[in-house]
Amino acid sequence: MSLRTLMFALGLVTLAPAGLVMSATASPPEAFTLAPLPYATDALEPVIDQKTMEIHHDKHHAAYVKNLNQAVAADPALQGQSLEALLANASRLPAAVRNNGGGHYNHSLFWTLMAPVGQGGEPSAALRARIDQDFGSWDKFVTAFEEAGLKRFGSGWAWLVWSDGRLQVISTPNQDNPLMDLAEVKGAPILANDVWEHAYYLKHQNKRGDYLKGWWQVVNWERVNALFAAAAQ
Ligand code: MN3
Repeated sequence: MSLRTLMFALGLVTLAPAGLVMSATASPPEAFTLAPLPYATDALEPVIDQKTMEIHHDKHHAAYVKNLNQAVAADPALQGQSLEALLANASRLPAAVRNNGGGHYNHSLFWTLMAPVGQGGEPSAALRARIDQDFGSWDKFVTAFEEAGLKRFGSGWAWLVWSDGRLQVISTPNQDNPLMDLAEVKGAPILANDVWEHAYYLKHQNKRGDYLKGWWQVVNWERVNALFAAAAQ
């Protein structure tokens, strides 16, 4: 037994030099990580209650990350790819990558689209003008977005997306999103709301419409304005 083999057996050295582990082509054991919420779990009260935020982020989102990492770890061909690259190939990947990759992307975006009541700013003049142009009025946009969430049967998401040179309201089932190659409408997400029951059930039970109407109070328009400006330039 060589000295290095002995040291390895004793756990004193690892097989790969530390520098190799972080190389561009190697995938670390945990490729994707759960970022903390950008605010406290009670910050969106009373619109979204603290318990819902705790379970939603610490349990549901955490599970998507864990299961995505497991699915990627099981297939060397998937390793080292960005989340966006995986989603763009969703139709050809295992369902676990589509569902958990979508879940990770959607929730990571969703948390940043919200802010405490009164702290989310206002829609920019540019966004308002484009909403008027593409929907007829602000109120028609709000109605279309709420209906997209309300009419999504089962679980899914309501979206405002920049697609084909205009703003469109769509909905997707489950954890699908408009970055996926299989999406009916592909584009850049500008605004998204989670209409899975786990997003609202503790407070609103079966009344998804109440959740959708109240949710506007916690939209982070500063973030939405920035996403619109980047997509529509
Ligand atoms: Mn959710």
